[in-house]
Amino acid sequence: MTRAVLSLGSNLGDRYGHLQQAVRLLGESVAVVSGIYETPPWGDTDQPAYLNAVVLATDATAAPHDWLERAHACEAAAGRVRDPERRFGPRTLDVDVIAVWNADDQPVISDDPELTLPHPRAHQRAFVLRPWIDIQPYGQLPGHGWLTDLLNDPALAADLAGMSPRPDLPLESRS
Ligand code: PH2
Ligand code: MG
Ligand code: MG
Repeated sequence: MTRAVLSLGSNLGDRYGHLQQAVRLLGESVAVVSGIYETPPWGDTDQPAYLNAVVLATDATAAPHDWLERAHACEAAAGRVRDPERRFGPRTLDVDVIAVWNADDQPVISDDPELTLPHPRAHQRAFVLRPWIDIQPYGQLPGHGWLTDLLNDPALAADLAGMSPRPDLPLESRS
C-alpha cells in the first residue's frame, strides 16, 4: 500500500465544482478529504481567492509518478491551461503531490524536477498545511517535521489568519 497527500486548489470558474470533480476522478484511491478553505492568493497576489483542500489517498501499487499522472488527469478534466509566463498564476484546478510514502511506509525523497518530493514549498504554505492537519493531526511533512510545529511558525500566522473555512461547501468522497 502506498500513500499520498494531494493538495487541491482552484481560483477560476466553478471553483467548488472543480474540487468536487477532482475528488470524484481520484475515485477509490481517496481515503480522507479535508474541508474546503477560502484562501487569499499566495505568492503571485494579483489573482482571485482560491478554494483549497487536501486529500489523503492510498493505492495498492501506485508509484510516485502514477500520482502525478492522476493529478494531471484531474487538471486536464477541469480544462487547465498552463501559462508558461505565469507559473503561480490563476488556474481552474491545481492538484499537487505534496508527499508520497512507499509500501514500507517510508517517505519518498526525490529531486526529480518533474516531481520533487516532498513538494519543495509545502512547508511554507498554510493553504496546504491547515487542511492537512484537520484530517491528520499527527501528520508529518517528510524532512520538515510535525504539521503542528510548522503551523506554529510565526511566518505562517498572517496566512492562517486570512484563511476561512467553508463548511457551506462540503467536499465528500463518493458523493
Ligand atoms: N497555488 C498557487 C499560487 N498561489 N495561493 C493559494 N491561496 N492557494 C493555492 O492553491 C495557490 C496559491 C500555485 O500553485
Ligand atoms: Mg500548486
Ligand atoms: Mg501544480
